[in-house]
Amino acid sequence: GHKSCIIWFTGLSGSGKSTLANALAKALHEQQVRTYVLDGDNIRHGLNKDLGFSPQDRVENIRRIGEVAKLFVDAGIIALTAFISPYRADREQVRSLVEDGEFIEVYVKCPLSECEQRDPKGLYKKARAGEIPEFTGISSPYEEPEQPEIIIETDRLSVKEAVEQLLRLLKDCQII
Ligand code: GGZ
Repeated sequence: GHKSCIIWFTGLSGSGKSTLANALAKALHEQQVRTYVLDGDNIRHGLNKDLGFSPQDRVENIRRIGEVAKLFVDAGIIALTAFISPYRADREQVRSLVEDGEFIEVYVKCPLSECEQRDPKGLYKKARAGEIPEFTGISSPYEEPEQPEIIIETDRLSVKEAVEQLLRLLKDCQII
């Protein structure tokens, strides 16, 4: 069996949050652990399609995602979330929704310069050109976690190595 929890990936656009969340979900599935990945594709296009990227909309985005993730925990499923979640206070608010030990903050750390080089969707280029206002890391802040459960440096680790570290953490925390 396993304990349900929220595994909260936070980091810049292009840092690798979704890639890691999906790779971890796959590894957990192979161990018969039930998970669900919440990301922009299934949340910002649905439940939160009324929200943009102003500070107040980002706060509301994260608040709703936290509430949804909590419902998954109630249902006995491990919720993996992949959102920039740039504000420390909002992440701590989600932490407070669940029991001690049920919120695992994963700081997906990658230098801005590297994210900008990756630029898979060309968004940094547009942000630099002033075509996207309030872009995280360029013209909108990202507040680094102070005490994350784990830091994954995606410019130094392969996806496989990162997943191994995450699985080890989940064992150490008695989640799996
Ligand atoms: C940051 C933006 C913006 C702005 C659109 N700032 O690389 P992506 O495309 O897939 O990831 C980014 C995603 C961020 O949405 P989140 O819900 O994770 O953000 S937050 O937690 O701050 O609410 C990027 C795209 O949306 N995107 N405009 N201005 N990212």
